[in-house]
Amino acid sequence: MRYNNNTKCQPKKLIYAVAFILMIAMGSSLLIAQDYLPRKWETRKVDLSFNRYYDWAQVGKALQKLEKAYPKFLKLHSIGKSYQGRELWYMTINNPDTGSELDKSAMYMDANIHGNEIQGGEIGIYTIWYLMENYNYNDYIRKLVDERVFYIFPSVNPDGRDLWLHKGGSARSRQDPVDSDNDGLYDEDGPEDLDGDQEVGSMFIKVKPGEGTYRLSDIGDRLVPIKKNIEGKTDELGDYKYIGSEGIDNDGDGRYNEDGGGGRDPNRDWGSYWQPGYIQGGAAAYPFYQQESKATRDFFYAHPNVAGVQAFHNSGGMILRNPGAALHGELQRNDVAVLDEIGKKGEKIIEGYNYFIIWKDLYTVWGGFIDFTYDMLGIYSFSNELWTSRADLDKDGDITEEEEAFFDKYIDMDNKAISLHKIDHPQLGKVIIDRGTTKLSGRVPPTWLLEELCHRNMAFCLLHAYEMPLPIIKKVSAEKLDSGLYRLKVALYNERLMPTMSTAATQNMVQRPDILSIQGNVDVFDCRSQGRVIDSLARRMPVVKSPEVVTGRVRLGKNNAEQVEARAVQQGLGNFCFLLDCLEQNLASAFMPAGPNCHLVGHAIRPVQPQGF
Ligand SMILES: [Ca+2]
Ligand SMILES: [Ca+2]
Ligand SMILES: [Ca+2]
Ligand SMILES: [Ca+2]
Ligand SMILES: [Zn+2]
Repeated sequence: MRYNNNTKCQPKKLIYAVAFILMIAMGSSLLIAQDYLPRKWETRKVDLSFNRYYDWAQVGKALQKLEKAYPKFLKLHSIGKSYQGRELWYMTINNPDTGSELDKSAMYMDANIHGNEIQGGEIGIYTIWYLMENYNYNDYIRKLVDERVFYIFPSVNPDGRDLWLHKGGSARSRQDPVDSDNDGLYDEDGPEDLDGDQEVGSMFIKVKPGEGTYRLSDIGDRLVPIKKNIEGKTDELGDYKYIGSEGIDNDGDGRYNEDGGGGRDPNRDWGSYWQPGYIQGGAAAYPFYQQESKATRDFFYAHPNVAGVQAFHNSGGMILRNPGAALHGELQRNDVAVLDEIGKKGEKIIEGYNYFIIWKDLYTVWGGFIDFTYDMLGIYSFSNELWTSRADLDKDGDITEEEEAFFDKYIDMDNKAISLHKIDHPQLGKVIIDRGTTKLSGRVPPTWLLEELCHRNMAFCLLHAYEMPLPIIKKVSAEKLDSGLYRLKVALYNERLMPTMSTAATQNMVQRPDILSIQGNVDVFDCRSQGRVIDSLARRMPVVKSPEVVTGRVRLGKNNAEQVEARAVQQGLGNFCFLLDCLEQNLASAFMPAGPNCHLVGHAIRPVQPQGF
């Protein structure tokens, strides 16, 4: 552990201090905003549509366009390249006027770790766009942007994203070669888009009646499975045979598309409750085997200010929290309370979504991303399964096949179907292609519902970001005792839901404690905290020379007021100040002139890099 020595009570900062106090005083006493800007529709600066999906080149262009329009707030970076060489973009949103990036709590948002689960990428772009476009006109948005930092990763698996958009088919995994069918060959037979519609449809051939298991539907617009063993009815005869997904048998083994690109699951690659492939399908040889997850992990190590994590998946309409596996055991109850409060509000914010626990309500995940961010980084994390059908037309909580069919036909204009059509297959002759799983079925919303999905899920992230810790030094007082001796009292306060350290961070010892220290020309010979003090050694502190005395280690919970008391001798003239240095939030500092009148300073300190990984 090391403490920062660069921060001094600088007279220049004092000016800011006084100004800051005045601002706070004014902010609380005046209800009329002095900087009101009338909103006009034509003030929208960046034209982006959210009723469409963006491929990776288009995502890059949208991000560049946003950065160019809002250069003060936005910085576009990359954490490296994907397996196929695409940039792993992320956008930083920070207002430099309110402090530097690493001194403020940050909200991390990513998406699309599963290549075919793309719409979280649009949420990312929407969030950047919305925060910037509304900054001048919306007090809540301005407060969020001023207080917080956002790191937004539209896709951490852009290879999968582009494959899904351009070629269709399953693109859940990364695209590095895996021998999925154990025949000693790697990726030897993937699907082919033979008809050029950027979809992988289903292939059927016409056979004699009775030799197939499909038939034409009554109106002849698609193939349907035959019905058998229905009482009082003769078995239907199938005259279409299912061959497989669209493509050719590249290796001539008689099977179609049995080993396409990739196979490893990027969300089974994280160093918490990780298991090898024979227990957890999709796991690689060891945690952080994949360059994308390794680069993301290193991003977190370089950004210890991240206090909130959101990962977007699809589908099912879920707000998921840890743990991924029952073996992990339930989270500590203080952490559950924080997650519950945000998660349950999320159910109201995002219509139709349920707040669930991964292993209990979905399935067991070993080595999942948000288990890593919670267990190993101590960050409160959620992962949303985006999109759930909106076809509950009679609102009874249940979606019948009839309702789904009605929705598809009369509301979505049957937009997710592939029309039944014939192609000339190089190996099979005439082949019928029918709707199988098309891009727009099931996992993503119809494009006309995408913007709403983006907005509600962003709103959930903004709540999460708002509730990140915001510790302040509320009050400092000094009482003059005998012979140059002062009793100093510091009242610390955190007005938001999240404590400055999660219980996981404390118990797993993955985050260094928050530190309250005194700088200046004083000797401190006794100090104690009336609240929770993690390090009881502080109570037995001997006389220590300033500048830089650790007076207490604190953890500020929700509405937690903590009072730290120190007795100190001031040596001659000069100033001293209290510094509260929290890893996940900017340091607050109080300047202390030779008397009881103290001022609050918004102050910066570099957080300590995590060690021991
Ligand atoms: Ca193979
Ligand atoms: Ca096709
Ligand atoms: Ca084959
Ligand atoms: Ca093939
Ligand atoms: Zn997923």
